[in-house]
Amino acid sequence: GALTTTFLGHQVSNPFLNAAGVLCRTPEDLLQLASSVSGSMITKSCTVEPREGNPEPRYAAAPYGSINSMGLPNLGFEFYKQFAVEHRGKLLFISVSGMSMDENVKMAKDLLPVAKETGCIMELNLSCPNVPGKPQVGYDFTTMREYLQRVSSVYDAPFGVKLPPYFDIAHFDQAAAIFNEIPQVAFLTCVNSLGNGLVIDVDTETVAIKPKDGFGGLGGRYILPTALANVNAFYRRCPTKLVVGCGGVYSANEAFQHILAGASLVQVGTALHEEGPQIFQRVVDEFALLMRAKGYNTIDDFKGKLKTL
Ligand code: FMN
Repeated sequence: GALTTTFLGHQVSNPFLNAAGVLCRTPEDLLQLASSVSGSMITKSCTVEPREGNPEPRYAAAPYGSINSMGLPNLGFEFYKQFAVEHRGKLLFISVSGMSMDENVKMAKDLLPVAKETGCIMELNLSCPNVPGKPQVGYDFTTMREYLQRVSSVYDAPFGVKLPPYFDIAHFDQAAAIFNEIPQVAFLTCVNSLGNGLVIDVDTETVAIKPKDGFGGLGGRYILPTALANVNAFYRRCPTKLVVGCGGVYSANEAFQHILAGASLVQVGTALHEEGPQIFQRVVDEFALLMRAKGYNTIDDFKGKLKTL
């Protein structure tokens, strides 16, 4: 079909998949994704040890998207690694999000033979805490470079990094320079949640989620322009890497914008959480119609071809 594309040498039936953390924590979640129309899929960000995560409510739908402070609830690295060993079918990404450098290095080392054997691909989540009182790793460029150097020294296969949104041109430049130093960094997933928003209900005069006095990461319509800017900024600065778009995708329209901005694949988070896995069939159908209406035969006809004025 017209939506078929390739990613790091793997053919996928369409460019759509879930965003890490949405519908991908439990065996039941993963079965739903595996049997959905998505072209590929990614597992919940994992830590070495299983985690319960934060107290509920820890996700809330909001007028223009979602807010969450999940606290990385996951079944532990071994579970997702074993899932990768047994998985057949569509391309699989394994999201890794250790609580320290050593945890990330350990998981990367353990995952490498599975990646080589099965073709699954690691996405290293850099929106992870490092030292309390310091910014998340993605916002601490010295630490980020160290993480990527250490991980790439034990992981000699292509992998991706999941990035927080950046807002300053100097930060785009500095972050891109770090990624360009590391050949194994084959793709950049832009973006993670827009950090530390606060959603307030006027009737009850209350925050929407329990952890962190209501502060949490925003997803959905709130973040589409920020996500597109990050996709395009890194697409321009990292010509030897692929970009995976994430943020604010509800329909073919937003997905098309991500691909025009340079995305090779498009992840769906909040909208998947709200609509369920049938969203992939809807977006695939809409996308095929949109391509037809525009006279495009393949994704490559328009990928990265955003026009400027
Ligand atoms: N991003 C990660 O990299 N790892 C996670 O484990 C993770 N968990 C999430 C859990 C929930 C409930 C939500 C809503 C988001 C989570 N995210 C996680 C962020 C999403 O992958 C995505 O980057 C973000 O929600 C923006 O996409 P959206 O606008 O489609 O929601």
